[in-house]
Amino acid sequence: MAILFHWNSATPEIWHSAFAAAGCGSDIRSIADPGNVAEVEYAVVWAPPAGALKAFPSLRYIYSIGAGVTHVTFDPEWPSHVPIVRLQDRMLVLDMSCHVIHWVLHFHRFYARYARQQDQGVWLHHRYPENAERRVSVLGLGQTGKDACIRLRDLGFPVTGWARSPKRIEGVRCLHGNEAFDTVVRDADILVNLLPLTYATANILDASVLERMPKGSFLINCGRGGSVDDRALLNALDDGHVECAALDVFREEPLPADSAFWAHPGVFVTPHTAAPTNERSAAEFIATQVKVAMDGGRPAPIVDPERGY
Ligand code: NDP
Ligand code: OXD
Repeated sequence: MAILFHWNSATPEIWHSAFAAAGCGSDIRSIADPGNVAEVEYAVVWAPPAGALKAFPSLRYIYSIGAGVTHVTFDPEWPSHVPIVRLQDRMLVLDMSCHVIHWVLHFHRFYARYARQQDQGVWLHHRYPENAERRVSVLGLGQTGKDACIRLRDLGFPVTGWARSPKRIEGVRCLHGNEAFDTVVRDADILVNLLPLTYATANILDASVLERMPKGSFLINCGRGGSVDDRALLNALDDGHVECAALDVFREEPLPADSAFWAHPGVFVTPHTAAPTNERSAAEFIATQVKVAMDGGRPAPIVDPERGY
């Protein structure tokens, strides 16, 4: 019942003590030194090297050290018969909401304009609408999207959330399904993407969608870069239809040096840091879910292989 652990940025002591505290034992293996691979039943990983997981024939569960799972599922050689357990973590949710609120306020109050004005020594006020007049749409109403909606609602913004299935969040207009997408986009003075990257959400923010956003709107992408058509976004920024974009995730990471996003005056780049995994809380959650499996239970939440999240 060994555990394979792989995360380049980990503090191993935190994970080892979380596994011990949860009663998962101390047989923790690495990809570089896996020992008898047949003994490994649980893989706790972030971005394992391509093909690495298929070397473990007895794997029962793969635990993602992150909310997104494309770091496993986009590897063409991952053992797709093994269920993936996603990370659910209150710290990650809080961090994501802080990131979203930061950029919503930044754009709502036109601070991006003041940053440019400061470069030129310009003292000029920009009147901003009342919070109640700035409509925010949030794509994705999972653990991160729901919390962001609630906090934005509490700041007085009219919030629309969008998911695949129906939801109810007090004081938030919740829409779902493809038929409602057009409304969500047209009503987005600020659009926040918190969708997982799947076959259904790849390139979902393409030219036709960006065009339907109100003129002078803003985009905050902290889901995955593959959901945005980069060229279309650059065009929308160039012609001012989208005033600014705060991008935390990209098709290629690290963002290549020649990407037009780096130097674009309307773009704010952060290096995939909206909600970095908090080691202590994540280790506690994952170790608990490994123990559930060791005791013969079904860990949760499990990724639906059809939906891809
Ligand atoms: P969840 O799985 O909890 O929620 C996903 C939400 O997206 C659900 O509400 C789901 O709808 C909705 N959704 C999925 N597919 C569709 C679709 N085709 N149409 C409409 N709605 C859809 O995810 P999290 O909130 O935990 O995380 C979301 C994503 O954020 C992650 O997958 C990851 O890519 C990204 N992320 C980025 C981080 C960063 O630092 N930049 C950190 C953490 C996450 P339903 O509820 O109906 O199933
Ligand atoms: C995650 C991420 O998926 O950090 O948790 O992107």
